[in-house]
This record gives sequence, structure tokens and C-alpha cells, in this order.
Amino acid sequence: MNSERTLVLVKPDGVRRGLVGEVIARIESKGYAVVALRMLQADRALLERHYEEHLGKPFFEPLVEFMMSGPIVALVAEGNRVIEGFRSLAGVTDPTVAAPGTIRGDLARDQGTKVLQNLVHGSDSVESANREIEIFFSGQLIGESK
Ligand code: DAT
Ligand code: MG
Repeated sequence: MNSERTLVLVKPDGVRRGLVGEVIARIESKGYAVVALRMLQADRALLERHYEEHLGKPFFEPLVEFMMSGPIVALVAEGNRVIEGFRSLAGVTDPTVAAPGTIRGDLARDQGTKVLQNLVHGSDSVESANREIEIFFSGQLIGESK
């Protein structure tokens, strides 16, 4: 088995709109397992680590402010090719053009803000997933399953 893990965040817009269950349902309906879950209020230090690749970009500060604007839900999903699979479930970054059928395509749209509000985050590689899971769940993960 080549089971893989990814970090998913339901961003403050998703929590505010009551879409936590919808996101989890799509992950579970696809057949992935949720193996860790927490709700938290992210602070600047945590978000600067999580989004370090975007430091210096014009949307960086709006992104950090947005991500601090309310509670978020962090979870770890597991399954073969789950990193690619969750990115596919989420749809592309810009919700205006994200395909219908995806989380962003069905449930989000451009709000005219400096940062795109697109409901969810999903890790984009094994390296990112390991790094991001460590940021949100350091030492809290139940041992490898399957
Ligand atoms: P993704 O979340 O699809 O991996 P990303 O890592 O490139 O996208 O960017 C992180 C978040 O920043 C993204 O979910 C929404 C916001 N963002 C990205 N590019 C943007 C842009 N050009 N203008 C406004 N917000 C942007
Ligand atoms: Mg990204």
C-alpha cells in the first residue's frame, strides 16, 4: 500500500458559512479517511510558516489577515494519491473558473477582495503535506494506519 496523507484546511469563509460538514462529506464520500481533525484560531506566526512560499507576493498580507478572520478547521485525510485527489475535489485556485462539481466551483465565487476566498486548502506535494501536517498536528497524529 502506498497510502498518503494530505493537510486540508476549511478556511474562515467555509466555517462561517457552515460548510465544514459539506467539505468533510466530500472527502469521505470520495473514499478517503479523515485521520486527524481540529478547529483552531490561527495566529500570524502559524500562518507565516504555513504560507511561507507566498511571502512577498501582493496577496500575502490579505491572505494572512483573511486566514486570521475566524476559526478554521484543520484535518488530515489519508488514502492512495490523496494529495492529488483532494486538489481535484477542491478545484483550481480561482473559484470563478473552478469546475462545477468541485468544492470551489460549486460553493465559492469571487467576492472582490484582495485575496481569493476559496473555502479550502489542500497540500500540493508530499513534501508540502509532511511540512504542513507537522505545523498543524505536531506530535498529535495517531500512528500510520494501513
Ligand atoms: P492553492 O490554495 O490553490 O494551492 P496558492 O497556494 O497558489 O493556491 O495560493 C494560496 C491562496 O492564496 C489561494 O488559495 C488563494 C490566494 N491566492 C492565490 N493566488 C492569488 C491571486 N493571484 N490573487 C489573490 N489571491 C490569491
Ligand atoms: Mg497552495
